[in-house]
Amino acid sequence: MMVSVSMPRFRLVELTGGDPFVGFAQDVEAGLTAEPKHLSCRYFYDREGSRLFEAICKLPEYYLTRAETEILERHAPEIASLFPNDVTVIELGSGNAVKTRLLLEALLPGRQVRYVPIDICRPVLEESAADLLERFPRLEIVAVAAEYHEGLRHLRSESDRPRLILWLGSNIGNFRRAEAAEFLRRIRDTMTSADRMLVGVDLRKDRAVLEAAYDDAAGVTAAFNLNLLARINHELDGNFDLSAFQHRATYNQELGRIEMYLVSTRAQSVTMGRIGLTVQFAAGETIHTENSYKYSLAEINALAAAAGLQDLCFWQDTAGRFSLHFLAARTDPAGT
Ligand code: AVJ
Repeated sequence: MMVSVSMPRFRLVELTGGDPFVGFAQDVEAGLTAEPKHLSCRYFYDREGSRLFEAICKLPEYYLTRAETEILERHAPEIASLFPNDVTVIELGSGNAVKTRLLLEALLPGRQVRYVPIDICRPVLEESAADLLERFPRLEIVAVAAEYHEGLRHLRSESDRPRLILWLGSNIGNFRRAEAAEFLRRIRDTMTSADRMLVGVDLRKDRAVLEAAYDDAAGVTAAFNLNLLARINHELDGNFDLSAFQHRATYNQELGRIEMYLVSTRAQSVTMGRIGLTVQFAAGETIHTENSYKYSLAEINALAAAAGLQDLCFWQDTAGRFSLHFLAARTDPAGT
């Protein structure tokens, strides 16, 4: 299905692969009948989940957003100077696009800029687009409501100018390492020699710092995780008792990833009327809801190489927690 709403400097394109309810229902059924149980983190981002994620970004323990903002505040003019002419800025998982403003602000003087945010949460897309259109009177926006793989299809059609493709905020962290390489490779295959990519990657670090970032004192990350069950209750007519599940975040150092779980605090059974599913939970049984991979610089190098990308330069925050990489498609034989 494809729906377009036209306005002077703004266009919204909705790319959804079939009925979104069916995908959610099927994935929930598959995940909760699997052993061990799991749910996909892409379902965190309903309207409430997107709002909770924005609150996470402001938490004292969640350093990622502040670190990446620090890098962009310091280096956006330098990044902009690498683009001589008009440019199309494409962003995967744009969210509220607050960090992106810094880049747009640096790019706009002397250039025509088209901004193409791609996000799965349509209300968030509309709100952030309205905000940017007001702030930047010359900015043109084509907002794409889509998941990554559909967004990638749209990416191919935005090719009349050099493109800057943004994948910020450690969004790459939700992919397993091999999948991340594969996805970057697919983006790379759409890139011309004039295109560039900026990828924000969270670095491996102390367990205590990481675990606090994903299990904050105010309980916002816990609410974000539990919202997945609330969403199942709303959309699939479920009867999850949210007070009988606990948030858990642990750092798996070998795999270099934060793992998030919802833990059933007692033996219980849960019914989802809309899909005719009843699921039993043992006391202490977990639902795995998210992985958030962390990288060393060596792992980032290997990732770029596997994806056929060349790391032209990178910047880090002063505390060395987060790394922003400026990449181009490799054209030498080894990269193709
Ligand atoms: C949106 C995937 C970058 O992994 O840090 C934040 C999501 N989960 N707190 C992350 C998240 C729990 C976030 N990403």
